[in-house]
Amino acid sequence: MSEMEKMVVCCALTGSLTQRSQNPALPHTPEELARDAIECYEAGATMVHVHARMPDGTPTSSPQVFLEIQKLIKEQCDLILCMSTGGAPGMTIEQRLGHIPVCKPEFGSLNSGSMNFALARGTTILKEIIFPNKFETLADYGDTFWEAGTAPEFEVYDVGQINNILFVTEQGHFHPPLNFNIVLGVLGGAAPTMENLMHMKNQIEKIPNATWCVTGIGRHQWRLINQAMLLGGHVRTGLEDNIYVQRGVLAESNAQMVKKVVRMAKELDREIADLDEAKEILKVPRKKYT
Ligand code: KMH
Ligand code: ZN
Repeated sequence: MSEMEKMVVCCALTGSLTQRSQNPALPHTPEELARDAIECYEAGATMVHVHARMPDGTPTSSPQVFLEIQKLIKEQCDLILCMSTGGAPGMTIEQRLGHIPVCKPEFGSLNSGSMNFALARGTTILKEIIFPNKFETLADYGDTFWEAGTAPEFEVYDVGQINNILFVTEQGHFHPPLNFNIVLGVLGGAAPTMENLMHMKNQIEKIPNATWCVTGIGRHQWRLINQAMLLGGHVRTGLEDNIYVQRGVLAESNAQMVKKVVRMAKELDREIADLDEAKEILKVPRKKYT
């Protein structure tokens, strides 16, 4: 087997759906997010995915709050920032994007298609939206990202969404190399199976210079991280997607989850990229490479 590329570890710190009532360790304020980001960096993460919240936990699209988070993190270390443009249910397309031209982060998430997006417990739907990401939206986002020097991280929840990205790339709105995040386990997207991961990563690996990371939602996260490590992908953990560090045990912090990823990687002999290596693998800052 050929040598595997080093692995980029990302931590998604807070999201917009997880509640403190589910896990009291969830960060809300810029100070809490920056504290968690630095702890994650010290534990081995090289990238954090951030959403912004008000102190009471309500999601916000305020560019000022995103700027404050960025400032507090970058004052302490040069972690790669991926700012969400998925936002939260109820935000407009424009609100979801507004902080990108202001903050110009290394990455912004870019959701790759419209879909049902639901949270369920058992057979009961707890929350449901239609997540709107039409082709014209993808193109507009692509142009705004390009202007800002921000690379899109394409969130793909199903195999057809990879085709959406290729189509909009052909149109000239996205610029290779393409970085994908395979999100499995959202109700409305592909099921979190090994077969789906294999199929999606095989499609992505046909694209020259593309990279892929896996995000498993809820209890599927640790198994999918394990599988991605073996398959040569990059991985994402964190309280946005999963509140448990192991079955039935709430995570005490985002950093505790990163530490678990690092332990798993050691066991599997998968080397973890440091910051410079992660930037080289992901080709950021993007302007340097264009
Ligand atoms: N919360 C994940 C299911 C985004 O922020 O743009 C997907 C996500 C999307 O992280
Ligand atoms: Zn997110």
